[in-house]
Amino acid sequence: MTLVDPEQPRDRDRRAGRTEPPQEERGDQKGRQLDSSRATPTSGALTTDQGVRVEDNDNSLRLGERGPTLLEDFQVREKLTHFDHERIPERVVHARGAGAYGFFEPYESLARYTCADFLQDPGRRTPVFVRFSTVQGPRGSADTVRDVRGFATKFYTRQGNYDLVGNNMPVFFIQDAAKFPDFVHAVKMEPDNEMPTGGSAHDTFWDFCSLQPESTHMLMWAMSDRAIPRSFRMMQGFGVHTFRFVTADGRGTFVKFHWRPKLGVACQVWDEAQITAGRDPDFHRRDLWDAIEAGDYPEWELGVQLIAEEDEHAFAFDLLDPTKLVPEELVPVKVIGRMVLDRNPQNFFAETEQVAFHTANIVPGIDFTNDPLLQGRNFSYLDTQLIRLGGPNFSQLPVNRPLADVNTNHRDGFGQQVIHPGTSYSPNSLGGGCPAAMGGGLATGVFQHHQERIEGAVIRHRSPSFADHYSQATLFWNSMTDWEQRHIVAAFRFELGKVNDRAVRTRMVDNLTRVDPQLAADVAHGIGVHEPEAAAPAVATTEANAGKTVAASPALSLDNLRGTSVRTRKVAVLIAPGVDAEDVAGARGLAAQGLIVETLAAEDGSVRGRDGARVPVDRAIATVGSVLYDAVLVPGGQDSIDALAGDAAALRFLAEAYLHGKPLATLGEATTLLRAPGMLPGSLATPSLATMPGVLAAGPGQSPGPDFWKHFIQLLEHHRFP
Ligand code: HDE
Repeated sequence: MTLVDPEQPRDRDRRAGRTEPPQEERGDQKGRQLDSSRATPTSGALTTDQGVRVEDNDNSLRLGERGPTLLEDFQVREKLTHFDHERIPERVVHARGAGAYGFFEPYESLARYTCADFLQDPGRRTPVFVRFSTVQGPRGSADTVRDVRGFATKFYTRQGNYDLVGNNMPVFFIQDAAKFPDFVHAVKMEPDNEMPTGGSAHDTFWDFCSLQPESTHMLMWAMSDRAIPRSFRMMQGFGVHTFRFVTADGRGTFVKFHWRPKLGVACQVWDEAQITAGRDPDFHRRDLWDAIEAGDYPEWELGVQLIAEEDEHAFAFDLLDPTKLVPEELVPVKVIGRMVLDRNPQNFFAETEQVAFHTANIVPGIDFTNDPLLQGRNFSYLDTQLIRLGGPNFSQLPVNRPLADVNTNHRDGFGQQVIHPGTSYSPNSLGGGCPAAMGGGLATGVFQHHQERIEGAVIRHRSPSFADHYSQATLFWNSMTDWEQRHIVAAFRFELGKVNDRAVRTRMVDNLTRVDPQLAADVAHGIGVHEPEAAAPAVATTEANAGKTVAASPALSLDNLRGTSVRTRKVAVLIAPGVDAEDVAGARGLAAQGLIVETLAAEDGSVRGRDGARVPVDRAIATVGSVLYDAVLVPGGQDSIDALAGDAAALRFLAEAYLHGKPLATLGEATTLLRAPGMLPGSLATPSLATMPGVLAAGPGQSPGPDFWKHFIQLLEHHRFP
């Protein structure tokens, strides 16, 4: 064992503590605030919680060499006690997630619409913390399950914390918060056997949804590839509800929030997602972490759809109904700023687990609407933090602390961190009258609720304007390309095919008939239920549903959301002894475009190339899988190809990548590999390789010039060839 000088922080501690302050250089105020909470050891000596140095950390205090341990061993008792209390309740939904810090900066002043301070000055950076999550699974579940993804952003503004707690889909399953516990009980694991972990393919979920037709639109999204993103960095985010911007003089404008990934939207395919869950259950978490560590900072643009208050009733749907979106063809998205995530947390529990979002954390200039789901959320998030984080002082935790001054009369409670001198009530004279409510209105920087005149009886029923549950489900379906529709049908078949109760399957197919009869028929065939004979009754619409709408919204199709950047996409290069080193060097050259290129071989280390020189191997094939890469490239070299052709793992790698529609490129002799009998589905064994979408082959004697690599990048831009 190497002894270290206990007076010197060890290298590892120094790294873990990252005592260098990069945020200082970036002028990151939140980073500086967090620094004041970092426990960076000043020496390497182990101590108790009381700071007493520990002599021996391996043995309990005992009577005699083989005798009982002693109660007076405060050191071991403290260690065990602390350990026994390490766990806190996981989030009731969105338990699994990953987070990062960064900043938001507006492109222009939004003063015309809102007095929110952080939206006034172009280029002024506001620190943020973002947490992405799945919804259904517990903390230890896999990342790539079919599920909605949470996209929650905390803006540490100068006027207090603003939380935009959104999802990667623009609508939700239910319309009223009163249904949320029912919905969550249905989608979570079944109560008796706690299965399935991280998925919705089970009876209670589909039982609930088939009886709650307002879920139909969201089901279309959840069965689309949006529910299996390639990366957190490649998904959109949505505020879902209609919110309100408010100007200093009290004028309101309805607003829908959109996050748009700079890398474009990209998804996995379902078979790929399922295999990824086994090969790397942390796939999304790792992807986010690695990109930030590598300096490839993920970036989104913030867009808003702005709707004048007088247009509140102009649409064929109710703006307050969270199962509806506002088609971009009716109200275009105005891009107002960008968000960059550039720093990983240092302690998962302290930061990502303890971050506490709350839809009611809003700042002057932003306000709610009467969306009944949002109104319920405004109660629920504070409530849940009280049990999850053990009391009312969670906003003092470093990740939750606002940058704005906090000056309340709240006192005491578990975990109180602050020493409050003086009085704790107002009005007071003994404390100099402080703190005191300022009055003064929005223009002076205090929060004031938007004033709205509302009259009505106290009732407990749903507005008729919320009654149309199918039109937008149909709109979504009509907006999909053929391949997207095929994936949706396959997803319904998979999910409903796992439902044991046939009556639930049938009821769900009946609902789908109202979305699109062909969709219902296609699903019905796959799951062994009769397709409904009678045409579904027309959807009930009321006067409230008269207004603007569209029949299809191209903005919803993934085909129109692809990015043009291939940065950070991963290319696997399959090699074996005898590989053409020049081909490998060509592939390595792709890194200049921001691609991540890794050579894979049967054994880690290096292989001898055709010319005798050693070619480094980045990973052994057995430790990875094609699902962890976006494209596969096989360099030439006859011996290498012969070896790969005899290696089941390599062949499987290639065949699986093809099955998942990933770009494949072969150089020189490697082209024969694709034609090996039975290796790839029949079509590839034909001589027309060049015409196969996603396949690029430079045969023997054809040196891969710039055009070849350019073409390969274009295939990657296309992402998948379903
Ligand atoms: Fe949530 N939701 N939710 N939700 N939600 C929670 O809060 C709730 C809804 C969303 O990374 C919980 O701190 C109710 C819609 C995200 O920490 C809880 C209703 C949208 C996250 C809660 C909804 C969301 C949560 C669980 C219906 C998209 C993770 C732990 C009235 C716009 C935030 C927690 C994070 C988390 C309640 C519906 C997004 C229990 C009652 C709609 C991204 O308070």
